[in-house]
Amino acid sequence: MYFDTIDSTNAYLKKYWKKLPSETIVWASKQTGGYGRMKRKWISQRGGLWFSVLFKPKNRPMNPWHYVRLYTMSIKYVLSKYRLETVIKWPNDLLVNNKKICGILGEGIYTGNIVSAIIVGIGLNVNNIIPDDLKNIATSYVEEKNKELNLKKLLKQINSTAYYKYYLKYFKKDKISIFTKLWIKNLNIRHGDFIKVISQSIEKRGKIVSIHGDYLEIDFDGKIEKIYAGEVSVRKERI
Ligand code: BT5
Repeated sequence: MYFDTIDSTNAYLKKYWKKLPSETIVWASKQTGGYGRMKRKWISQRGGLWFSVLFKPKNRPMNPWHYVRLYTMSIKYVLSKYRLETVIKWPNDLLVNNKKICGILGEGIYTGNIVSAIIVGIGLNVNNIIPDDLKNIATSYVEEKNKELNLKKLLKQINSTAYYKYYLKYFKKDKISIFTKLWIKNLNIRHGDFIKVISQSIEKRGKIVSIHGDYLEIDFDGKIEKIYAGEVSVRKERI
């Protein structure tokens, strides 16, 4: 489904998920109320690729983070075909030279404890110029490569990569852990790295003990804690 302007493609699917089929894609040229984790504002000017995908499969793993990974892996792959190498930042960003080119938001629709549907929202800076106040932390394809891309073609490539290269192959009970491992291999952090964890503007430094799909185990001065993906920002420390 295409919209010129919408409040948020995620919000649209959250409203209409019941009557729409699985794998419905909602794409908009511009969002007026784009959002990220913890309802942070997502700047979505014309020229970027803003879309959301609805998943309500019969027999596939239903953790929203699997679907976020599905898209980070696919976009990394497709951008590399356009000669732009990106780094996956745990848990949901793609970076170029430490600047965010893509953010992905996975939301689960719960019926009691059961996830009935998953909505994945993808914000990819493509032909849009980054506003001044985000220049230090964000970049776009055109700013990196000085070249514009066809958004419709890119949208198709990303979704067919997600579907055929990863979803059909790995989104099965006995295969999903292989996919998570593949994703971990592509991350910008490793066991033993020192990181800064920022949660509700409190900063803590620690060392990574282990990396999992949805959480990290961090050693904060001898005390091991689990840090969950939904709640924190993680920065790699240079030491
Ligand atoms: C994310 O959140 O990175 C997930 C963003 C998902 C956006 C898509 S667009 C289509 C769909 N519809 C929606 O309404 N949302 C999804 P988070 O990790 O919370 O990062 C948010 C932070 O990224 C903000 O607080 C800003 O610092 C920064 N930011 C905002 N707009 C940006 C942009 N266009 N490019 C890079 N960084 C941005």
